[in-house]
Amino acid sequence: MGVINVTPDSFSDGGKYALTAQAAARATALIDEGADILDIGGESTRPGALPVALDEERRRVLPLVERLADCGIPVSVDTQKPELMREAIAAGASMINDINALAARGALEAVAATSAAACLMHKQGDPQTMQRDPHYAAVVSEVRGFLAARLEAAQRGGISRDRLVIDPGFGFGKTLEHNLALLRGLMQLADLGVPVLAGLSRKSMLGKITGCEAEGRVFASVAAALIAVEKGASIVRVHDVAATRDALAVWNAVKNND
Ligand code: HH2
Repeated sequence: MGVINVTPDSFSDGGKYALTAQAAARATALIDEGADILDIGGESTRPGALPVALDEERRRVLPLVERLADCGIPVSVDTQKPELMREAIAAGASMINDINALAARGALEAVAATSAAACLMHKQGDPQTMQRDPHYAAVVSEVRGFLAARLEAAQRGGISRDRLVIDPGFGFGKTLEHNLALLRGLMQLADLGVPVLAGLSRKSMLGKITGCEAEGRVFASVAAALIAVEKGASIVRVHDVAATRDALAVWNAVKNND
């Protein structure tokens, strides 16, 4: 899954693709690099980010979704807002990626009324404050329990299991140790029986390990993506598609000869 942030303030690519034309060119590049899914976001959720008003998020995201409706691969929209979920699906998106796990009022209904897929992500707190003092007694089982409950809620709300994906939400209210424990224990989430999505690309946990700034975290991101796949992830959400694809091609070649 290749990431395109149509925002002025995303932590690694903020401002680079803020215009629809720039973002569309980026989408073409990611498809050429071998992305299987595109994930378009109009609201940064980096630690400390301020919420974006519906109209502004709509203005950033919808023209790009319309433009990519026939791009040949599924388009996912990263939003927490039920109104935008509906509009994005109507404009051609086939997946909603919600860091709030469809918990906003009306979000389950917005997806249930369509045939789109949804990614349910775990977070502790909100982007503005989530990294202040994240706390868990047992991070893997707590995240697993939350995702199991949201899977139940989504199915009760009319979204069948085959449309659902789960994500531990690396960096969303988690210390480095929490993130590492989740990566080590990712298979326990995969055991829930739906595909696991892992978003580690360029995140600050990789900066803490390597000392590199966001732009210099490509090698660390590729390593993290590879580990996530080895631990059961089916989808990796990345900024650097070509590098990740090559690494996974090697992994696959070895794996398929087991
Ligand atoms: N991470 C980010 C945003 N959306 N969605 C899912 N499902 N999983 C993630 O790990 C995830 C996500 C944050 O990364 P990015 O989009 O690159 O930055 P920003 O939030 O600053 O736009």
